Amino acid sequence: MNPIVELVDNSFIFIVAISVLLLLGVTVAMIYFVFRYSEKNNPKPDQSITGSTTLEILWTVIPLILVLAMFFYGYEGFKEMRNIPPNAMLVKVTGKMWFWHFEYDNKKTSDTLLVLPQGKDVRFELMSADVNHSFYVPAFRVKEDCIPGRTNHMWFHTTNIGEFDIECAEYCGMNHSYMLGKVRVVPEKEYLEWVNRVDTVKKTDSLTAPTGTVPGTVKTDSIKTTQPKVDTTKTTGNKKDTLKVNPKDSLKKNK
Ligand SMILES: [Cu+2]
Repeated sequence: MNPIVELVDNSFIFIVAISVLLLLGVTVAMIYFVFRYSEKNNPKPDQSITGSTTLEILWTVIPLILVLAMFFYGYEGFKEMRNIPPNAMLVKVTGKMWFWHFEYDNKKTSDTLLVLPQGKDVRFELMSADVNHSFYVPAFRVKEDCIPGRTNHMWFHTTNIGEFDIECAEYCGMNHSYMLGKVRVVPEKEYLEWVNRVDTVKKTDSLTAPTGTVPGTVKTDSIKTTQPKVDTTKTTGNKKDTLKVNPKDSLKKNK
């Protein structure tokens, strides 16, 4: 199993469990107190309670232990996230308004679709071409900001074959909610075929060539579904901006 997924899930379950226990405890105590100390049952208020050192120590020490335990679980996951395996393969990720651009070791590029081999550690260099974005892959429990002018890092281990969602987790403008993508984890042999295909079709638009080479994916044109052209052209008004956000045009510029 992916170590990050396990650690993040552990800390999440731990915090939720403590929260549920506290909620139940507080609710039960509250309901009990409503009846036990109601005016009806106690016409004359009890003045004898002045304080309790034991209670004060308990309600200070117990929450402190709980909060420290939450921190411990959280930190374990954080450490793993920061501890990038030295021989992890590298993918450069650039957030652009409003799609994801990927560059692999051999300079092959793809947009929106990130293809990865199964059973590998993958390191990501995260950048932005315009505004702040946040690269978020829920299935792998990782999220890291893409900030213009700096490079951030994150990594995960690919375990299961399949397709997993990519989202932008930082509001980045009008089409932020359409800034979706997919991670496709395939067997290593299939990945190598895909990633090396670019050398033979260097001049070919990465939108059409790479996706067509992975078996069973020929029909997926994820760019089309995530980039509603109508929105960008109609509301931006400025011709230069419109050109920038059109994925096909920005691809041309990238060459
Ligand atoms: Cu966004």
